[in-house]
Amino acid sequence: MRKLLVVIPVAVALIAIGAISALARDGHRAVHQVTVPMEDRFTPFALTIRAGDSVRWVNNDSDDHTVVSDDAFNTAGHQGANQLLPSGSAFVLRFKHAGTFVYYCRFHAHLDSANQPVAPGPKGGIQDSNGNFGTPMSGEVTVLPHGGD
Ligand SMILES: [Cu+2]
Repeated sequence: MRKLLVVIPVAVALIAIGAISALARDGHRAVHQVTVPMEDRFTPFALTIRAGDSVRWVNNDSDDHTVVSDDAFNTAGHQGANQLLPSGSAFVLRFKHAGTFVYYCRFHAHLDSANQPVAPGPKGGIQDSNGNFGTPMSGEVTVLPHGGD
């Protein structure tokens, strides 16, 4: 009897794990991660996912950041997204259809007249090894159509 009490919960857990992995495989519901390291940037800069997948932004920096939709180039949904990402926090967006989600951090980039994210200058942005502030804090998610592979 004692052995059976141990076996049953293990069997139930194994069935649950099987069901979850089947959903992940067939439903294209993967969760991808974009991290802010201890720098003003998103890594990876560019991410390719499938419709139905989610992206989880995690701020591992000691500063607060934001994820703001560049609506001029955003065809993947979540137009108008403007999410504060405090230090140590995370948030998730799920992408339901194919397109491109271009985004930037409004604390460490802004849009020029052509809606391109540009670095804000010496007071912020990403400084390269030559001391130049040429790189805005921005990123891109490419959402491919559901299935097809
Ligand atoms: Cu930022």
